[in-house]
Amino acid sequence: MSASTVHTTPVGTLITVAPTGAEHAKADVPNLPVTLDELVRTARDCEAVGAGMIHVHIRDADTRPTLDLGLLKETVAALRAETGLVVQLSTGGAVTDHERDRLRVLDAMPDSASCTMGTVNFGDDVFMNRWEFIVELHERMRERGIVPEYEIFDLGQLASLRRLLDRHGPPAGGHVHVDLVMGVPGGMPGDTETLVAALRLLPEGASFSATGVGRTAIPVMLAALSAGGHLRVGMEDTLSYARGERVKDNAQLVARAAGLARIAQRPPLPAADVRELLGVRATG
Ligand code: KMH
Ligand code: ZN
Repeated sequence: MSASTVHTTPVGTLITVAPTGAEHAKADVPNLPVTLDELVRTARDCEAVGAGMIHVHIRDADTRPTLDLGLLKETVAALRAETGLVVQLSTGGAVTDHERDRLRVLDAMPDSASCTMGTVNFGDDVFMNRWEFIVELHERMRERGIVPEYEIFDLGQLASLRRLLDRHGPPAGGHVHVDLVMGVPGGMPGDTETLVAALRLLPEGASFSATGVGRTAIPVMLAALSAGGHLRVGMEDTLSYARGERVKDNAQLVARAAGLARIAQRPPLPAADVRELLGVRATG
């Protein structure tokens, strides 16, 4: 391991909940939170059992994914009013969303926003993230004081992140936080070997969380904890709790992650500590 990859194990675990996503249909997943009321209730429940940050995709009145700016602003305000969670909006949206709409998400002024570090096959679709678009997201977030979470779907995207930071400087808040999204069909596999390979490519001083899509959820969670990483869980990524058992709700997934984090002697970080970890400015 080179000096640049040595990282100290944090004392606690950031647990991010990704409750909704853009891919599942409410008709197929009736317990998916899609209205603002459902989202706020979910956020409160998840905070109570250990979540420190929420990764948000919203839906319209027909339960379809939307990047409507008014609704996004309303969502940020409601989550801030009802919870202490760090509010992270997705700029990834759905694979069909246009760049201009994805950039406009930042005008809702969340605490944090996702920034995917490259184009990746995404099941039968393509999740497009051109280099110029990534740079634009990075710069606009810095102008607005929004802390990015760099989403990594494949190992080469970590090399792109280093290139971004080398050429365009550190993000808002100064700290680099990465989320490894593993097990997407078309992206990197969700297993321990790949997670370890990713660690070697992390920028110096960066923190990381990891999430495993579908059945990779548990192996990725255990690997991330053992490697000093943070966790992302939620129905965006996983609808199955165990073999043959559907997820009851997002809080069930957060509670399991929190339990494992405690067993690992790195209990869930409360939102105030998450703000400090990520360099998120105070709101209000
Ligand atoms: N829905 C995916 C196409 C993100 O939120 O930034 C992209 C995604 C990543 O979920
Ligand atoms: Zn997302």
